[in-house]
Amino acid sequence: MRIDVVTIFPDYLAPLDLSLPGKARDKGLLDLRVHDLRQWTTDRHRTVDDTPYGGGAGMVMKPEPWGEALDAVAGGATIVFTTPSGEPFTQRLAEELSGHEHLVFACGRYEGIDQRVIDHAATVGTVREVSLGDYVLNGGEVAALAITEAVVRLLPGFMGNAESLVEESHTDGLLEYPVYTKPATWRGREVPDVLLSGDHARIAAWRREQAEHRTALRRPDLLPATGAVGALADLDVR
Ligand code: 6GU
Repeated sequence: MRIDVVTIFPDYLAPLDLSLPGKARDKGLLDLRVHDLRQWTTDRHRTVDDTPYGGGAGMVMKPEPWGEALDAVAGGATIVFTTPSGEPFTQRLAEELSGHEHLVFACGRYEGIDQRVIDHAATVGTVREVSLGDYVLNGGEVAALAITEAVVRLLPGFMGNAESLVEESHTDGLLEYPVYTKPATWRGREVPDVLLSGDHARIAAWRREQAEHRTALRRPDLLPATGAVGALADLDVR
């Protein structure tokens, strides 16, 4: 997979040289390139922003450098604009993106990028506007980092242990069950007996129950809606 990141803060992406994505690069699974948007400016001050038409607070990223950048690196790619007004990033989207040959992250700053850049990008490649969640970051760089890490670890041949991909949170639509390791007693706290029982069926049932309980408490939105049919099923009538 090839990933290009276009940003005015290339140093923000330095962590991609470490840990998981770094390993993927060493294994030859990932060709990652970070570009400074300012290389595609032409004025002495290397300007990337200007005041918004129609007025209002803050600055908008100018179209010209973005147009040159996308023309240079994004032909045929899936172009991901990181923005708080995008679709929410999920494990499902990570899986989808991990199947694409070439991703380009366009990291927005300030109040956003001139809309014509996004419209133009749709003629260069396939556009996705993606948000990390319902809160505001100063720019899209941290989102590009997070999305890259979530995507790269799904590349075939990346994970040593493919089972840990199947069992983890969100893959089955539930949060992960609590986990324990040695010692069996720590500061007076015991590991649940069932995990020491060696009864694999009971262990699997306990973990499933814990995952459902956790999900119901923390993320009820992840559970199937309990409508009339579900309520009837719960009452064991019907
Ligand atoms: Cl992708 N960008 C910014 N600036 N803020 C965000 C975000 C992205 N996702 C959540 N908040």
